[in-house]
Amino acid sequence: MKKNKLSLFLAPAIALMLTACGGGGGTATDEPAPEAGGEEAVEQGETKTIRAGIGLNDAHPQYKGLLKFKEIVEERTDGAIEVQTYHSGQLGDDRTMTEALQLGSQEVVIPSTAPIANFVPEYNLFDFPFLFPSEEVADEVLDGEVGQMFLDMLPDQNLVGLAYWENGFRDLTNSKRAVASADDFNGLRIRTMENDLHLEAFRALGANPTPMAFTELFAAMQQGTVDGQENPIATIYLQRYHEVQDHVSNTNHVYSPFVFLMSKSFFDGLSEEQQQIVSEAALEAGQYQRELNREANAQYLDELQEEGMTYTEITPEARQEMVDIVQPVIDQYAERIGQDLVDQMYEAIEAAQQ
Ligand code: TK8
Repeated sequence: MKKNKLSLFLAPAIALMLTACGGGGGTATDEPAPEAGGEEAVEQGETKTIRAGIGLNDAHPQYKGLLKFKEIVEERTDGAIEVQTYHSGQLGDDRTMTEALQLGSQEVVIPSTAPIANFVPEYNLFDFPFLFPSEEVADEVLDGEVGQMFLDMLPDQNLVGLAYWENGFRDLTNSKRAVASADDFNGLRIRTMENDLHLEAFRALGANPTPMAFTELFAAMQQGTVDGQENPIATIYLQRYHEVQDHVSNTNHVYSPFVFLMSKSFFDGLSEEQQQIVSEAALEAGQYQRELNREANAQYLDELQEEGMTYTEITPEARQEMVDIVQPVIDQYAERIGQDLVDQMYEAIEAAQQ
């Protein structure tokens, strides 16, 4: 995001948060918060700790992005804020970690939007099948007014959304058959994220979906509890799903954003300058993570085939058939979410393509 857009973006966001939580992030004693990054912050033992967890492993661009966030925050606060990073679900799955933020036992998690819909139902809109036509359009919409509108829904859940990162376009894998069209979904036991819209969409396609935490997925495929799953190519390769899956298709059925979430009670306890630093760090690390993620998603399909997976290209006609099949599910959720909000999203996507 350009610097001018960044400062424009940040000023209202932080002003809103400070207004919403009644003040400048002062300490409980109402003493003026120590200047962030100042030597006195460390000397006074004011070091604050961010426990940041993700579900993906340490080879994934999401973890490299988290390390970049750590580097920026620790450098710009001169160690007044320490970031502890946990990968591979060490602190639990997306939903568990998001609940931990609400309870104050963890400070950062970067989940996919789908599980967030369990806390803010409007987030189902991000997981409408075939919503975003490209990564670039997704960037434009997520980093603009509509994206901010959804971040503004989080403080009511004791959550603060600081930036959108990228999971990517989700592709289907399974251990039963090559999937070239909707008919091939029939009866496949597909793990979905814990999100009713995903469940309904895969049921409409004829699959037999099971919602499951990401942390349980590899074992479920290894034991044959499920036939398949759907995730971006980078996740499929870096989590080594080729060891337990035979077929991959470029269904690209959902573009999945990650949301960089921070506990609101922790954010409110930061000084104004520390809030600015963590907000800018989440945005800057997010740009870095998006770049790495795109390289990975473009690069690893060849490796998956070298590891023995068969790749099936979905034709435009076959994809259009899938779009038509899931449209009633989209219409049903559009009604639940509210047509105005849905229209704003589609208008923003349209505008981003001009
Ligand atoms: C990792 C998850 C993962 C998501 C899923 O924590 O659950 O399949 O795509 O990336 O957020």
